[in-house]
Amino acid sequence: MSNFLAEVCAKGFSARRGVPCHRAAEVNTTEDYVARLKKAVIEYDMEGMPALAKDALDHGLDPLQGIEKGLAAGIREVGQRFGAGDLFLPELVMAAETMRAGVAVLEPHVPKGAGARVTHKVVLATVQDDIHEIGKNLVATMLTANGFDVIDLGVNQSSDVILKKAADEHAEIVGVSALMTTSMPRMKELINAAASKGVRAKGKFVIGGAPVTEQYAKDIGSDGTAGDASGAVRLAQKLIGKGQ
Ligand code: B12
Repeated sequence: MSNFLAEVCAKGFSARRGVPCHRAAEVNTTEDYVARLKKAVIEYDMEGMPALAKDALDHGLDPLQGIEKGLAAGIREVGQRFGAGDLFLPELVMAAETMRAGVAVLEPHVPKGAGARVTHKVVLATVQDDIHEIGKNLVATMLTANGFDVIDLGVNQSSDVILKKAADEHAEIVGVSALMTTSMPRMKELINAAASKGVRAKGKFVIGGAPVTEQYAKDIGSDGTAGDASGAVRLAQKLIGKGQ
């Protein structure tokens, strides 16, 4: 900031009409907003998040990029620090709440898919013993935005409940999310339960969540995995024969 601007700002005036001083000096590029969204999650800036996310949208930030490259990158970094013992649970909770505050502003602006509605049903849930839902919710949003009919069962759902809903709704795809190595085996349990009930071949089973790998998806006999919400859409489209 120039000396003149700094002086004006110090006196409490806005450098540009309607623009707070601290922002007037910043370069509002997409990269800048992505970095600021990530930083806000890492610093648990829950109060500042809604205004920052709105500001980013006003400056043309792609909301999906803001969520995936900004907010999600921030929460993953917080997760790493938590895993390393540098942060504690209250900080993890605050970061998650900050991320949710950002998603609440950005998500309604995620463009709807250009294609015609496909209305293929997807039953989605987080597995039993696992309450992580941010990633699953993003997958639900993106699938819905791309024309899928998503029935989201929420978190901590048993294989029985998931399979019953899938049968009742004649779902073509069942998608489950697990974020912990301790809850991942529930995915295998689900696929085994589907096989023993004789319904494995009635639908496609896809899995996801940070600890899930392609190899794990193959090993447990699922129909695939994806590392982010856009990948989940491509996978679902491929499985219903509408993608590549
Ligand atoms: C946020 C968070 C929380 C929040 C969750 C808030 C919420 N409402 O969801 C809170 C604070 C509540 C929480 C609680 C706990 N957490 Co936690 N948490 C995280 C954190 C930091 C980020 C998860 C997240 O939201 N990521 C952002 C989203 C966008 O990414 P994502 O979930 O991976 O989803 C994307 C993809 O994976 C994919 N995807 C996801 N689902 C699906 C499904 C399908 C079908 C497909 C195709 C794709 C797909 O698309 C998504 C969108 O891009 C992770 C760290 C990490 N690296 O994951 C730890 C982490 C998962 N938590 C951890 C732990 C230990 C816990 C607790 C047990 C802590 C405690 N002592 O109480 C509890 C869990 C209690 C329980 N029974 O579940 C550990 C798990 C360790 C392990 N055993 O593997 C992690 C890895 C942190 C760490 N490094 O130690 N947590």
